[in-house]
Amino acid sequence: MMRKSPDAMIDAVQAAVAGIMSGSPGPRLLVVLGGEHTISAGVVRGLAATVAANNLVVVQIDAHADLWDEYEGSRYSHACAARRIVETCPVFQIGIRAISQEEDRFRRGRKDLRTVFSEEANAGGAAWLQELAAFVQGKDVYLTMDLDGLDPSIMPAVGTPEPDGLTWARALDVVRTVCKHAASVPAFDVVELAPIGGMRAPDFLAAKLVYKTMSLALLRSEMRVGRAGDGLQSL
Ligand SMILES: [Mn+2]
Repeated sequence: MMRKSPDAMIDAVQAAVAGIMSGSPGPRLLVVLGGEHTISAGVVRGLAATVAANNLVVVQIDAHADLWDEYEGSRYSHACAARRIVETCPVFQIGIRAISQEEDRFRRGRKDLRTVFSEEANAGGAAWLQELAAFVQGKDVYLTMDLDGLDPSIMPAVGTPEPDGLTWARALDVVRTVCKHAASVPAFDVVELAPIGGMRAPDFLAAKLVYKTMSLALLRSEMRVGRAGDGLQSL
């Protein structure tokens, strides 16, 4: 395979997503798996160009703010993922516990960016879930889940683990809130899995997160067309 620049990769992902989403019939749900978190910016651009022109918002689960404008000489490092996305649409990030001064300064100046730090995310009550519900209300939502947003005690198989992350239950709270209140969830990703040989539990967690989210996102679209039946209860 030819090695190309990260920008070329983003362009290719954007074009591929735009092609898939504007197909007829379009997919009921697009699931993107990584690998490198940078791909998410390309997916978001592809969605913005097709299904969700001015109605797209992004919900990000992550340990890292990923708001660097440039990192190690690249504007398309995984450390720049959310920065590239917020250039396209508003972002609500959850589970953050690694952020630089520069990123924090950038964050504080933005109305289209809400950061729920890990401490707040894990606190009892979780009032921010109501804020999340309001953020996604009536919107087309792209959910990007960096697995390092979960606690390394349950998800050690990531490139850059950080202590004090989300529990499994809290991560599902996020998915449920998004699927319950969004107008639609046309696509989501789960990224940054870096399997550890001989350790299977993290891989199973990643797989289960993918299919749980698929179920809830598809249930959302069934509800919209009035075919969810008893499934309504599970949201
Ligand atoms: Mn991360």
